[in-house]
Amino acid sequence: GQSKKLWARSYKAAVDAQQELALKENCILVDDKDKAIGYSSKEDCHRVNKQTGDIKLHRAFSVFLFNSKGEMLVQRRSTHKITFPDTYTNACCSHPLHDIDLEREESNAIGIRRAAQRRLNYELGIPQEQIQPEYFHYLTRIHYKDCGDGVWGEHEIDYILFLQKDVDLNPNENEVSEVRYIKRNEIDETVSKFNAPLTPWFRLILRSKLKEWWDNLHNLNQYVDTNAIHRF
Ligand code: DMA
Ligand code: MN
Repeated sequence: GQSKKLWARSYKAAVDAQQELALKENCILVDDKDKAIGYSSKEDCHRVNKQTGDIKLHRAFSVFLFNSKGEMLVQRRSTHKITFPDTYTNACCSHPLHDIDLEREESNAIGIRRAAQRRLNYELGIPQEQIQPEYFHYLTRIHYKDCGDGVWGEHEIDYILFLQKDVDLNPNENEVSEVRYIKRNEIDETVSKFNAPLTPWFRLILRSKLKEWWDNLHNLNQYVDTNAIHRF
């Protein structure tokens, strides 16, 4: 009826136009072995099914970025983000797009590396030449699901990428409201003082392997396990 229509209209007005447009991009659907099985819109991939609680499994990546002093970059997601707005998280997360042929290539995770370059440039304004695909250490993959606010959530095979490099930052306000570097020995205290939650994937990685990897930025090779998919 009329009241439903009015509600729908005001809801729409509240959604940021740029973020809404991005919902039309297509993510890569995968099975639980990370075999590509098709594609679906970003909107479709992040909606929690009301009846079943299911979310379509898709391919994603998480970049952990460190400066030459070994401090880790943390960002706060902007209030405009549709999934997990206003939360603290690692440097950059996103998806390789089905729409971009070069990002569907799988050999040596090259498609993921190209997507990481694209999104670090888009979200944080880092010049492309400072974040070339071969610079990233691809460590391993994790499979996790989080129902978020019950409407928008995540269900991904997430490629973990590490990069230690001093970069120039120029954050995109539509994506990121705050960036800061955190020292290894201050991570727990800093996180406990955040006045907003962590994203579920960052919390999970922080509680599992992040500190061990962080302590070994100069010998990450021992942690490279690109065939594994760790389930959470
Ligand atoms: C999605 O991140 C990917 C992971 C690993 C959670 P995101 O919501 O930041 O994606 P995008 O920046 O494309 O909106
Ligand atoms: Mn996702």
